[in-house]
Amino acid sequence: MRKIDFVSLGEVMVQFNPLTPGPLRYVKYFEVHVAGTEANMLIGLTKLGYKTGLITRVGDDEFGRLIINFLRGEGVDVSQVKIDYEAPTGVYFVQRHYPVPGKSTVFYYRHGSAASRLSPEDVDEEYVASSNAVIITGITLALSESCRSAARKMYDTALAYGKDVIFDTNIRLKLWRQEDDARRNIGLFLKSRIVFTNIEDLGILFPGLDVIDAAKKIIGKGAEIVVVKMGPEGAMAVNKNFKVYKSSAFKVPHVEDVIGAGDAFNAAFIASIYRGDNVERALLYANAAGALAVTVRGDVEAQPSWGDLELFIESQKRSIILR
Ligand code: KDG
Repeated sequence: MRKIDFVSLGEVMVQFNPLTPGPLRYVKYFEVHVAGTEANMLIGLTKLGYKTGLITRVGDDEFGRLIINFLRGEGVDVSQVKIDYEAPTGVYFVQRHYPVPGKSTVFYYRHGSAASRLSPEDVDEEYVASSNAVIITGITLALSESCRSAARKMYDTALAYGKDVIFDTNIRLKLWRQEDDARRNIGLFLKSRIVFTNIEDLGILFPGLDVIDAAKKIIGKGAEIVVVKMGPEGAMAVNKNFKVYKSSAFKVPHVEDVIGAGDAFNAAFIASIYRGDNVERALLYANAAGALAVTVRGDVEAQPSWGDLELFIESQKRSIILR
């Protein structure tokens, strides 16, 4: 079997995404998708030619079976997906364009889910050791104490075998409830090789610091690259020499659903860095992937191949010249 490039650990859910925007109480029809920040990144990386694998648990139910089929169909290795016979698969609902047009809100039904029962015994050391890098996010850390222990084992195992760790702060206050808990539990992971974050998360992690100083603080902890995602404002990165890079976002004619754009961004950035591109190029691809992701419902359906990225970037250059 080909070596796994990227392994991640986290919850995958069934996403119910309304066909129409507005408050959920008026929605009549939902579309079914499969999503979860770690799985989204792995699928994005698979589309860009990497071999990926996910460690997770799903329930012994139809949604669990849907998730396994979907991941397998997208080319993610599911050999480490376990069925938990005592807890259900988590689901969530998206509310689009309300109350803030252009934004989406998520409503989780995941408390006590199969994946929230992930624990260190689910993290197979040999599997982690056979990969090139692991991807961990703040969402997994927020799910439960046993998920935090599993993430910690993944982190320690990766370092023990000389593998890279890639981390996204991904602070979801709906899961953490207390900013303090997020701050306390995320600290260790800020030494990862690549750290993705955003302005809101930096405000929680480093209250009172401006964005660039907060990103530099993470470099000071040992990260090699910190990437600050700023949605429609683009992104910024700081490297280990404290050099700051800025990159603007692409504009798309229609925003359907912004959920998952950050994961598409991460996948393209990681894919680009690991094939040897420089930070500027990686930010360009990442912004392009993020822009494409918001054009459809569902987190992963519009994640691009390299060819799609090149065509999209070329089309944007042309439209700037024509404007
Ligand atoms: O980044 C998008 C994901 O976060 C979303 O699809 C699901 O909230 C989610 C999660 O916990 O992964």
